Amino acid sequence: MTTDIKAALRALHIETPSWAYGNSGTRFKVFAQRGVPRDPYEKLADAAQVHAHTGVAPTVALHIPWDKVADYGHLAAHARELGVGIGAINSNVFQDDAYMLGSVTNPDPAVRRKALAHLLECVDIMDATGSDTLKLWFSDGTNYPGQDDIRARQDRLAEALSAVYARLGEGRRFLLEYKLFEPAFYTTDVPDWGTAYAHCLRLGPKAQVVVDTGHHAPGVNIEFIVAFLLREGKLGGFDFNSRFYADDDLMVGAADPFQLFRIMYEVVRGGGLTAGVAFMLDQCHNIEPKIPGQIRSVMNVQEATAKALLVDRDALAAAQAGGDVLGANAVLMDAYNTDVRPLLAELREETGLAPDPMAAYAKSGYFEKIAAERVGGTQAGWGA
Ligand code: RM4
Ligand code: MN
Repeated sequence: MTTDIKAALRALHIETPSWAYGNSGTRFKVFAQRGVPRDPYEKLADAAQVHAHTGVAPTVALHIPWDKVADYGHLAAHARELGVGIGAINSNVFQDDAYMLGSVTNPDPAVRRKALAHLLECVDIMDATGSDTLKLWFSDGTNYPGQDDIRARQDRLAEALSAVYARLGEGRRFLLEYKLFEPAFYTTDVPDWGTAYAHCLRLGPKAQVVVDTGHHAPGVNIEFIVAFLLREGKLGGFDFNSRFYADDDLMVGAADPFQLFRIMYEVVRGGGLTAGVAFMLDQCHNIEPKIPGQIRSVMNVQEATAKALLVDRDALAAAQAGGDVLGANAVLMDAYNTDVRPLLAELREETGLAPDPMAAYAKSGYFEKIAAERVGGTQAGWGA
């Protein structure tokens, strides 16, 4: 029993985002922190620290053009030397002046062509880095009723998605990300999982949905979405983070660890730990130190997964079949209320890691080193 759980936890792979290592903030203020990377190479070095101390974060997502470099093959080789790999390539069609009225759904065909060219450039970057996943998030939408034709925008979206789909090589996929609102405040062109699912379904197996946990209306039952998409083979991955209000991008498991457990239970239940679902973090550490923020987040996902794996599935099935409402609920709660930290500490020690990654990182001297070395240059942040 514990052996199976440990094996599943060892196989868990959590991807950290390059942008979590740079400076971030809100639209009010971006706070600069000491030691923050000045380029994608330094971001990868920081991500390698997270992997070195947790053992379960072997890949790093890139965001283009924030992580634009002259030679992507060289960047990927650098990652390999550091003991990590390149994960999902995140496209960015939301920060150019041209996109004020949308990117791939813009009424102006010239803007649509520009946006599509960027998406195809991202496919080239996948090929150059060996990444198998492209993540598409569109800020496209409208602010005022009547501003544009809702249905025509869906047509334009479908056209762009099918052009990208056609360019995906063997073994590659794209993940379509939805978000309820922001920056568009009236309509959003991919506002929910149903819209993303419908577009992906039409395209085929290389198109899947990514669930960013911060992209729903308050109260939405995310684990239901997870269960449904997994059953349909359309759950491509997660952008994990947590929120109290809207898209807060706080550390996953910080706001609602019980929700994270419920999500991970549906993942376990649906075979999602072994189905090519990408477990990515999409967070910003505005006021907390970044590398420890990522380590804590990785540990939170590990803990929720361990608890989900502890659910006594036979007892649960028996209670469910017998209509034992309280008994079934108790099986789930027993697992949730188990302290899995000793199990995870043991697992780390078995694989030659320190039992407490937070303490090990603090003791390593890495922060003092980067704070002293990374002086001058421009720190990475929103837009770089
Ligand atoms: C978006 C979305 C994307 C991420 C950007 C930075 O809200 O979550 O996944 O790439 O933010
Ligand atoms: Mn996201």
